[in-house]
Amino acid sequence: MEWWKKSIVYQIYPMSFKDSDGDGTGDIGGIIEKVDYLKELGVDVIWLTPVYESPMDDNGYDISNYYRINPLFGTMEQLEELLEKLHDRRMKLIMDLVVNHTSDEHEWFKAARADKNSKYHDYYIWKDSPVTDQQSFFSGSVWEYNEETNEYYYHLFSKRQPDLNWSNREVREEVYKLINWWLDKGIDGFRMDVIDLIGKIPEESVMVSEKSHTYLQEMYRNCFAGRDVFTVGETPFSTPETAPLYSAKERRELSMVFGFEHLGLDEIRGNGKWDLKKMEVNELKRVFETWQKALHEKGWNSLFWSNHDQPRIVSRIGNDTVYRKESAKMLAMILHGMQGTPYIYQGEEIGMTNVRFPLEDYRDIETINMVKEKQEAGWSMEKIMEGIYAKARDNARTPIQWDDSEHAGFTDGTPWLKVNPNYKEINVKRTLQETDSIFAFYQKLIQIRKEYDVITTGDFELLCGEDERIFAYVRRSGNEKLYVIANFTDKMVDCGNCSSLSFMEGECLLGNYEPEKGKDNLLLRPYECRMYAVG
Ligand code: TEU
Repeated sequence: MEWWKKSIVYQIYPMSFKDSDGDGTGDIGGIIEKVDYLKELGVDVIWLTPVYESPMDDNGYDISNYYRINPLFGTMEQLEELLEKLHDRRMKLIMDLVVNHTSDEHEWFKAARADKNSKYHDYYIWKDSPVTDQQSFFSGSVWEYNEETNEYYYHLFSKRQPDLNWSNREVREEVYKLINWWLDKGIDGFRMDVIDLIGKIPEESVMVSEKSHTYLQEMYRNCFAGRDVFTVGETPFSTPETAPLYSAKERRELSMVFGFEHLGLDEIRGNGKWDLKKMEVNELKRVFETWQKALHEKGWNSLFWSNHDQPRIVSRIGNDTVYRKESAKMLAMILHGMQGTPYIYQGEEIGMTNVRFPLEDYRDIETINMVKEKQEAGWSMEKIMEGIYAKARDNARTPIQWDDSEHAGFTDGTPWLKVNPNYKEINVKRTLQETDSIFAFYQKLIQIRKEYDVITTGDFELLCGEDERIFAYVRRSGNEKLYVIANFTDKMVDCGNCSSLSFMEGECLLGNYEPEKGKDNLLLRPYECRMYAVG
């Protein structure tokens, strides 16, 4: 079996992880200091979001040089040191590959925008007029006027992130060259930013096409064939039908993809992320069930609740007040019991929560642009702020709370984004002193995944499917079985009546409360979860 099927990935957002030089921004030196913390948690792979040279219009997702490290984060020597430290501990490092677009300060774009006759002009997407009325993800048209050439260029994100023209063979060759350069350095793979979008058809506002697959197969042949590396595509447009196409081994595209359907359930469909609705537990169950079944033996799932673009999961669908610890553990168990490779986003292992800052304390370009756009559209400031509290990306980007000292021990300087005021209560130091911590619970889930193969190989069946208070399922492989049951409410729930659970058997491996006497007791306390194994 491929190593990454049994691995657990930990995502680091370096700006907010740990600052080692007092400038208020986290850096590679800070990550090096914390390698043993990550080893103790038990994760196998570290994914670093972009640390390349960048003007930081979108916190590094706007790259101006793919072969250099941003001095804000440190040096290439430090990156090599980190890689060595991880490899010494039998851990792996994957980097972010952002090649749907570059920064407007990349040399290619500078040449492209200055001169129509430059060979770099065709590295980007140009039209004489805005040929569609498509809106960019960060507000405003996808078409931006360029005076020097009297044309419009295409950008799906900020106007400082022009999209590369993937139909140009030279662009693709440049990308394969930089991938190989990094792989030759010894990194273990890539997370690929919005990689399904490389096959888009801009003039038709079509976001994915067959070309997304053709290019990925070409990339595989040019970069990954014959190397034992791991690739995960961020594919916001993937579906249960297309995810197996990206991740089936024989198609030679990617190891796995991130599907987002489960995270879109608190949005009013078609209205974008800021128009909120309550997530229905039964919908969540159906989405997971569909993805689990669609990829079983046909591809490979990524399991994640959060990342640097998503709010904190314990605030989003758990309970971040009275039952913070219980619900954080419950959500962890639901996810880690499924088939796929689990991802832990920094801070999730201590149950970090969303924030409610005054507007001027937000830093994310998406949020700042959105406020302008929604005000113009007549939204009340109250509705805008509700959206921000619930969904702003800065929720997940506040600095890691290491201890209860000033700025939560993240920096000696002034943090680039404010620390969550609850750091005195929620921090790593305190967590590590508790025996029943969320951290300790993640450690156990990781050990169980290593021990019980059914988690990696088994099929998936939803139990008590109709009960909106309970999320329960069974995994089966040969004689092995694994049950997970969880109460998604802050009330007691009696699962005794659920017929599909009456067959449940086995030994309770893990739960988030003191075990009840009597194995048949299916009265679940608020946010209680349990995992049982047979065979
Ligand atoms: O995100 C792409 C993406 O589709 C989203 O998750 C998007 O950022 C979000 O929906 C906005 O609400 C990736 C990166 O993860 C993100 O940080 C970058 O800003 C974006 O690509 C552009 O590189």
